[in-house]
Amino acid sequence: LRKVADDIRTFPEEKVPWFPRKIKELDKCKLLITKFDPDVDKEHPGFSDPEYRKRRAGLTAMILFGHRGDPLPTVEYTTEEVATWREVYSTLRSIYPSMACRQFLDALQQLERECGYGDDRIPQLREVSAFLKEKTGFQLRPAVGLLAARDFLASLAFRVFQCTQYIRHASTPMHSPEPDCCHELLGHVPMLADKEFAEFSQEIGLASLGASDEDIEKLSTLYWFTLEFGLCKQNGALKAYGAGLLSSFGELVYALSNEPECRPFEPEQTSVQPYQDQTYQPVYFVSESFEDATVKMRKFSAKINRPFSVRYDPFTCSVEVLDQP
Ligand code: NLE
Ligand code: FE2
Repeated sequence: LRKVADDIRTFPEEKVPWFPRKIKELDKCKLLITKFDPDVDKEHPGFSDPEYRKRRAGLTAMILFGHRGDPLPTVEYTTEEVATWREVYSTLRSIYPSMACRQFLDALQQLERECGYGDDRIPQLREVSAFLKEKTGFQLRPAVGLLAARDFLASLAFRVFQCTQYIRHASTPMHSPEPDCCHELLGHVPMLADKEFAEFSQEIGLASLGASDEDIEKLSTLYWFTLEFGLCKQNGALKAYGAGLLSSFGELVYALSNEPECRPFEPEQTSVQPYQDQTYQPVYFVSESFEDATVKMRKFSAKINRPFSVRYDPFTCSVEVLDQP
């Protein structure tokens, strides 16, 4: 293998899309998708609530401009916001033992013991990020909303997870089409504390670097049906591991009822399954285990057509770009 020069123009005829090589370059990976934003989406429960919109704008400004280089700003949540969190936390907490996968339950218990998880306060990204760093090397970064797939997936390659900090509208605690802190902290964080799952997540991220738009679409569909809405089998029973399920009481109960269709996770098929992001999924995919899903993912990504391969160097937190052997 020959290490190629850092410049992307080493692949002139292929027109490889730019991608970050160093963790610092993730600063450029923050393209927002505003379709679910309360200022844009007329269906958003906050659309007609000026107070909510003002709060969201304030948090956005703080994250973008106000934190003076502090990578993980602390948010002072209001009493109303904490009440929304409490409702989300306590309703979900009561059904997790029967519906969430073992890895999730283990990590949640640790977060409750060591990281201040509970129904009385919203954990801060800073403390949660430090917790994850020790468990799997994952770290959190603040995001101001839903990100474009290419940028979001790129961060996973570096074991960085981009998290929103605002909370859903008080009127819709059981489901939100856009990510919020309940979704990040309850859905994603416990899973990212699991070693096998962290590896699976990074695998999707690495596969996305420099991929064509078409392959990004496939990888974000795979991401959607695994990290967001994945189910797995444990001791013969279906359990949830996807964050979009674990942060939505409504969809978690629905996904594990007999109503929706469940199919085995097979990247070739799963990656082309159309999905919708407004409400519950009509179909879910079931993995045997994260190890199995990672092996399948790796086989799938080996077939992605890139004129190079990538290798993550954990010592420098950078991606080495290698010529195909
Ligand atoms: N539907 C999820 C929830 O209510 O927490 C959020 C999904 C974000 C992709
Ligand atoms: Fe998510």
